Amino acid sequence: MTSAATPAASLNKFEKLKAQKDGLAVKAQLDQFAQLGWEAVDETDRDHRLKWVGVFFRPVTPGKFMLRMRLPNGILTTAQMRVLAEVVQRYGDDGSADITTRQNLQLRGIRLEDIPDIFHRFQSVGLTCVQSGMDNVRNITGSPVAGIDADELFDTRELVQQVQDMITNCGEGNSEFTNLPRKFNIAIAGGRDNCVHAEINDLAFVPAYKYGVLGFNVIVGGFFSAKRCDAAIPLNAWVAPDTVVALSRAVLEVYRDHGLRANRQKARLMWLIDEWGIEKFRAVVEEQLGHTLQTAAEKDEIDWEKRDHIGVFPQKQPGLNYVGLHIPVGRLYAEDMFDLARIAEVYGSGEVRLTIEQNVIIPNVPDSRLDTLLAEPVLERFSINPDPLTQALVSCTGSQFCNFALIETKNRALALIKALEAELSLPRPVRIHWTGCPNSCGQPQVADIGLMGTKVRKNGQAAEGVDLYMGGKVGKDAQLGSCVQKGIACEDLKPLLRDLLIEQFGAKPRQEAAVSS
Ligand code: SRM
Ligand code: SF4
Repeated sequence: MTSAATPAASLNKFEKLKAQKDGLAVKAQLDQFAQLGWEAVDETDRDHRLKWVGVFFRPVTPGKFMLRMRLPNGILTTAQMRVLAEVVQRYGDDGSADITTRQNLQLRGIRLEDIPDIFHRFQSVGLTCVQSGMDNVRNITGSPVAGIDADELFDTRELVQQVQDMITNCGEGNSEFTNLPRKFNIAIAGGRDNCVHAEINDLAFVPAYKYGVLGFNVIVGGFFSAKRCDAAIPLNAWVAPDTVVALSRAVLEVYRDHGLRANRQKARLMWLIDEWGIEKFRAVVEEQLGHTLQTAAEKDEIDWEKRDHIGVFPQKQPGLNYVGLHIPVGRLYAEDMFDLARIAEVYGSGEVRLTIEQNVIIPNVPDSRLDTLLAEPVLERFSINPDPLTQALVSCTGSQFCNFALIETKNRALALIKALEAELSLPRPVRIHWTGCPNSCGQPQVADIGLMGTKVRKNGQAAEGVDLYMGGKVGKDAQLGSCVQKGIACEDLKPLLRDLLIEQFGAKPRQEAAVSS
């Protein structure tokens, strides 16, 4: 599908490859690809179209693919977690999984010849990775404490699932939405603290009351890219929960049919909104929806600071608790996944949840079982009360697996935080986000301190460095941070962060803290 305004000749390379063959077509070729082996598969299918079924060729580790799941609202059963753990386990030292900044999992080390069997297993437990990459709608995020939060406004679980089912034809794949102009992000907030970062999504639903009815104000166009980052703007629309799926469909159809396709750097939804103006965009969406939209409620219900859910919290159900475990930079191995599945089954209700901070929540733990859960050895690795700097650390994949990366991120982030923690004591968590390149998968713009990978020159040599972002505000009155200093060599980062933490975040050198206490 091409926009009426875009002549075929000026289509970019990705539009051309989609026009030649829809990405979803590779779903029917997986057995054939498995037999051929990764080196013999057509390059365009292997490097691009396979992403339509969540299979990512990794140029950094050729032959070892990444599988990006879809986990609506970040929720999975322990049976599903075990299947994922078994998949990762097959690959020994190459196998691992990362919790992503979209409340999702990516599996690593995957061999193409195993894909048919892996997908068969996924299907048997209701898992899918369809349409999780390239010009598709990404994992749909929702409140990680949906249905258990004592102060929740709206339980987002069912709606998130319904929106995913509409987009993916219940996980089977839906060619109506496999040729968007670009990626598309959707979030549904259900709590008072905006724990989905609604403002950085192309389409987001934020709880708001109108005429005494709880529904959602709608915001549109939020995105990060290497060239431009923008927070979502109001559509000036309020919808009741039963219109969320239809409105999501209408917005996607408008974007699909009219979104800009000539230049991939200018293809995200906000560029169309810019071209049309929000009023025209709203009118076209209404037309697509088939009825007028109510204007937005005067105010939304986001009035809390953002929570990170690390620790033990009583649920709305008396006698039950949710336990938030810190997973350092979201990295899991097969053993960890089996352990998490086991504790969720033994102490909880057989459910594991993920957060956009790359952590895990075990819900539904009865008061009587808390102490035994907290004494489990796995909680030494995945703590409920990590040091404040570790607690709020987020990192994208970086150069270990990502070919866009300009720097190594996850291991460096952990090592640096440990070194800083050894020297400083912090009164509260400071949200430090690492991202390996300007694509901003690690969301440095929402952090207290954001670090974006770049190349610098140090002593006449090329070296890994970062641009420093500050001022990201999350939760109530969320605001994007901006770049305050460019080109800091990673080697020089520790003293700079140390000073910053002392001057702006109340950190105290450990010796001084010990004397004054
Ligand atoms: Fe991302 C591309 C990883 C969240 C903006 N992102 C990529 C690729 C697929 C590039 C590639 O093929 O190597 C990365 C895969 C590396 C790997 O092997 O893991 C990648 N993105 C990630 C993840 C895994 C980061 C993480 O460690 O958590 C996140 C997966 C989310 C998921 O489960 O689907 C991830 N990416 C994001 C976010 C954050 C968010 O959604 O809140 C953003 C910024 C928000 C946005 O998109 O508006 C983001 N990723 C990008 C972009 C820039 C998009 C643009 O419009 O220019 C790219 C590059 C692109 O699409 O051309 C990209
Ligand atoms: Fe890769 Fe860059 Fe995204 Fe990090 S920010 S995962 S380095 S594309």
